[in-house]
Amino acid sequence: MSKPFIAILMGSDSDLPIMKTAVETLKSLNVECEVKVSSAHRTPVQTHDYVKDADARGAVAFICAAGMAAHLAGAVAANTTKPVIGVPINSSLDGLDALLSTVQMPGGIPVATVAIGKAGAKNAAYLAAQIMAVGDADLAQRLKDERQANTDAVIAKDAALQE
Ligand code: RP5
Repeated sequence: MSKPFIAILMGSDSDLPIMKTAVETLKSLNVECEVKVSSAHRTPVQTHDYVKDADARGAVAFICAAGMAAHLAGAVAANTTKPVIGVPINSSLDGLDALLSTVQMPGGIPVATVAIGKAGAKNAAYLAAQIMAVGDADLAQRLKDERQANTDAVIAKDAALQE
């Protein structure tokens, strides 16, 4: 088994400009990740095989991004009991089609669905890191430090406004 990592999958390389945000966020937290283009519809067998393999090698959670009829997160969730986070991509209909396809999972096969697009990609990475941090005290501390830095930045901005 390799070092614990987060597996990031996307349905198309056209999703990469959005999903770079998730990769960069995990890197900034010093969290290992693998990045893969794999489609629920175009490469269903490869998607299944990758999920089984990544699960066995130590994937802690899966982040899955797809647009349109966004079934990737659901297809991944069907093949693992590790947490699956879905990022709806705005490829059509303002991403609402992808949001509904990702979030409306049948009972027993959950997908933790985040916001559409870049904001969702960023929070997917934080959520995955928080899941990993349950068993990693150093990572938990890095997340707490970053929260504190964010708090300090807002307080400083407000203080500047009051001057
Ligand atoms: C989905 O269809 C992908 O996740 C992408 O968001 C969308 C369009 O894919 P391409 O036609 O750009 O490859 O499967």
